[in-house]
Amino acid sequence: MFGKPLYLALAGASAVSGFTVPNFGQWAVDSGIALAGLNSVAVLSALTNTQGTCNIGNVKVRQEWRTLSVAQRKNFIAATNCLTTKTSALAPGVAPGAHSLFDDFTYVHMTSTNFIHMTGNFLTWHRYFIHVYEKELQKCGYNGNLPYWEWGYDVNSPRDSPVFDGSDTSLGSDGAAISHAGLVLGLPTGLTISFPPGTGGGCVNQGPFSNLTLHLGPVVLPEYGSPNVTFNPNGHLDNPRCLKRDLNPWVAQQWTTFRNTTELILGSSNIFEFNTELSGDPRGTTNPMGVHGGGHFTIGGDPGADPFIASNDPAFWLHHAQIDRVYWIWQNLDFQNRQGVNGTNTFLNQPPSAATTVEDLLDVGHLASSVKIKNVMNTVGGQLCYIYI
Ligand SMILES: *[C@@H]1O[C@H](CO)[C@@H](O)[C@H](O)[C@H]1NC(C)=O
Ligand SMILES: *[C@@H]1O[C@H](CO)[C@@H](O)[C@H](O)[C@H]1NC(C)=O
Ligand SMILES: *[C@@H]1O[C@H](CO)[C@@H](O)[C@H](O)[C@H]1NC(C)=O
Ligand SMILES: *[C@@H]1O[C@H](CO)[C@@H](O)[C@H](O)[C@H]1NC(C)=O
Ligand SMILES: [Cu+2]
Repeated sequence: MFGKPLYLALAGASAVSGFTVPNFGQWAVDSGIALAGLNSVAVLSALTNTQGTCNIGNVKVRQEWRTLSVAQRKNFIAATNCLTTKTSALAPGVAPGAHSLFDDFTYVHMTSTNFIHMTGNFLTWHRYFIHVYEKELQKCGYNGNLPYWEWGYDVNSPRDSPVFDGSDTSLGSDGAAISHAGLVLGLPTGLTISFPPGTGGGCVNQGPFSNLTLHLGPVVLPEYGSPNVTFNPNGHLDNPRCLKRDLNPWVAQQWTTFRNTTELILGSSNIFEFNTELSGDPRGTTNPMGVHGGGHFTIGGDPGADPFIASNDPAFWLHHAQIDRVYWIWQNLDFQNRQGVNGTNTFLNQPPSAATTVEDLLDVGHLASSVKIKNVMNTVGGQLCYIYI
C-alpha cells in the first residue's frame, strides 16, 4: 500500500503556490472528481508560469482520447499509420528491424532503456520523447496535439475502453483471447509478483493497427506463467510479427485507479517520493509497481510487456502522455519547488553513475537535437508550450 500520509495531506485544505487544494473526500478521490479538480488547479497554475514565447494565446492543449471528436481520433490514427510508412532515418544497416520512422522511435527507446528508466531523467526524458513524437505526427498530417489515456476510467474493463474497444475510433482491440497463464515478473528486490492472465494474449484482431507489423525486438519479453523472459540480444534485427495485447483489468485495479493516481500526486512532497512511487522504485517505496508499470502491464502483450520496445504499440504514446500529465499536475501544485531531479543516470544506479542534474542533456538520438533537462522542466516555457485539460 501507499507509504505516505495521504490522509494527513488531505486533512484540511492546504495552500500551494497561491492555489487552494480542496479537502477531497474518498468518493471524490475514487470517482476521478478530485483528479479532475487537481488538473484544473494545474491549468490555473501553469497559465501563471508561461515564459518566453509561450503564452495563453498560443499554448497547445492535450486532451483525453475520449474527448477528441471522431474526426480528430481518425486523424490521429491516420497520422500514426503515416509514421509507419515513412522511411526510417537511421543509417542503412544500423537496425534492420527499423522499417519506418515509427520504428525509429522504438529503436531509440530500446537503445536508451538502461539510461532512462529508474533514473533521474525518467520523467523529463519521456516528456521530451513524446513531444518529439507529437511533432512527427503533426508533420504526418495530424492537426491536433498528443492525446492522453486517463487510466482511471477503464480499470474495470480496459477492453471496453474507447482506446481499446476495436472500433474504428480506437487504437485497435485487445489481443485475441487465448488460453494462457498470467505474468510472473521478477522485481528489482529479487521478489516476484504474479498477475492473473489478462483478457487477450493473442494478436490485435479488430480495428486500427490490427494489421500493424512489428519488426524490432523483443528484447526482454516476459513469458506467461514463469519468471523467465525471452531474452534477445539482437533486438535491432528484423523479426516480423503481429501486435499483441493482453489487456488486464486486475493490474489496472491494483495500480492505475483514480485513487492510485490521486494519492501519488497528493502524497508525494518531493521529486524523490514522486519519481519512486510512480515507478515502483524499491529505493523509495514498497509498492512494487506504481502507475507507470501499472499502465504498461494493463496493456501487456508484445511489445507492451517488454520495457525496451513498448513504444512500438501506438497506445504507448497515450499512456506516456498520461504519465507526463500526472507529473505536470504534480509540478503545478507547487510549481516553484518542483523543478528539480533526483536519481542517477543508470537503471537503479547499476552500474553506479553520476547524479542527474538539470544541466544534463536529454538525448533522443537521431530523432531530434538534445535539450537540457531544465529546458523541458516547464511545459509552458523553454522548449515546450502545452497544458493538459
Ligand atoms: C487488414 O488487412 C486485411 C487484409 O488486407 C484487410 O481486409 C483489412 O481491412 C485490414 N484492416 C485494417 C483495420 O486496416
Ligand atoms: C525457465 O528457465 C530455466 C532456465 O533456462 C528453465 O530451466 C526452466 O524450465 C524455465 N521455466 C519455465 C516454466 O519455462
Ligand atoms: C489502488 O487503488 C485501489 C482502489 O482504487 C486500491 O484497492 C489499491 O490498493 C491501490 N493500490 C495501491 C498500490 O495503493
Ligand atoms: C534522491 O533523494 C533521496 C532522498 O532525499 C536521497 O537519499 C538521494 O541521495 C537522492 N539521490 C541523489 C542522486 O541525489
Ligand atoms: Cu520508457
